[in-house]
Amino acid sequence: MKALITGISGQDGSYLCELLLSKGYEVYGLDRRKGIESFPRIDKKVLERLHIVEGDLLDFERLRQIVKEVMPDEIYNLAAQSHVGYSFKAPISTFEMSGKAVLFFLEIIREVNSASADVPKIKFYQASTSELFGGDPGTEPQSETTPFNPHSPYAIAKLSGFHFVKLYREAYKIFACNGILFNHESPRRGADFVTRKVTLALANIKAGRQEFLELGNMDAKRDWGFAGDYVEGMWRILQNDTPDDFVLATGETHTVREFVEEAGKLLGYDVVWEGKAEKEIGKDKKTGKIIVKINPEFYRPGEVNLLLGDPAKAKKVLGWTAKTSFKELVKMMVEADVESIK
Ligand code: NAP
Ligand code: F7E
Repeated sequence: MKALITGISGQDGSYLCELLLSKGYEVYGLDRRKGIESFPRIDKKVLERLHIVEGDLLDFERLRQIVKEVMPDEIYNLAAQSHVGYSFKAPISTFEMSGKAVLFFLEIIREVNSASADVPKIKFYQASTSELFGGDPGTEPQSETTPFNPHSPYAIAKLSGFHFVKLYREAYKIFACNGILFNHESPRRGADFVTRKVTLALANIKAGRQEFLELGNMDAKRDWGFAGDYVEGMWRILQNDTPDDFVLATGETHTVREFVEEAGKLLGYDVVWEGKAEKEIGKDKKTGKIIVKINPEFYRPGEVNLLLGDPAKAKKVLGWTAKTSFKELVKMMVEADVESIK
């Protein structure tokens, strides 16, 4: 089996390529040219087994050429501008990457699939997201049947990708699927996503290298799982008999504040909170040291307040469940960051 992964240098790309290699796949990874080949998330030995192909998600002709040359059995489209906060600053490029690029791949697959009856059909996985739901009160837990109400340029872009996948599946019988994945984290998570920002900062504060941590909305609730578990779900989605859309989630939700408390505990801090809104601070109960301050710069023009997924369909149809608990995830990330700053 041959797989093409876009976003190979990202968090999920790194776990997915390891999984597919362990299953005997020949793995091709799309990487945009940076002038220097650098894959900090991928182990050197794993990298040696990958085929890196250079190309940009927004270059239709190059993507077409790559797909025709590689002729993968499966395409996992993970590449995106994936930061929700940044999507408010760069809505147009975000929209192109998560909307237009999905259409590029579907058009290429339509062309390749229809070339001849003997050509093997390419399956397509689209990295869709719980951000589609918008987290409005009363809609939780969110499942495949929950109405979408996107609250950011990122989510609107991903919603267009979602619908293109559904349309091409229904209109052209393409084996195309959306994985509606709730937040998944790991020690390889980008440092500007809240979980990694917290674990890295707390490790630095503990080591005396940072004064305090600045955060935005502490009340936001997320259903946080481990990325290593979720890539297994992506693979299972494409192994199902019929193409379909699936929610992958843990079924548990926590506030940003709870994430800080849990990570703090592992480093010997008993974080207690004082004040409200922008005046809120998080202190270590024992020493009185201020660990967290609020910086409104990290508030978003549109926020998703509560995400809580219902993964029942994935469990029933795919036999998939999130194996790693919230506490295990936080511990894994804190321990990795304590090591990473040494
Ligand atoms: P990530 O770490 O931000 O990785 C994004 C990847 O996309 C990087 O490899 C990046 O390459 C690549 N990329 C961005 N623009 C590109 C372009 N123009 N051409 C080629 N490659 C480009 O994201 P992730 O956390 O692994 O998430 C993977 C996918 O799942 C994303 O589509 C994300 O939106 C979606 N998703 C993530 C979560 C989550 O909680 N992690 C949940 C739901 C959905 P560079 O290294 O060159 O920047
Ligand atoms: O924010 C709040 C922030 O940036 C989580 C992406 O992978 O998951 C991710 O999107 C929450 C938000 O992830 C800070 O306002 C507070 O409510 O870690 P995040 P996200 O926006 O949930 C979804 C499913 C995706 O699809 C995306 O690709 O935390 N928050 N203070 C903060 N967030 C950040 N980044 N930084 C802060 O200082």
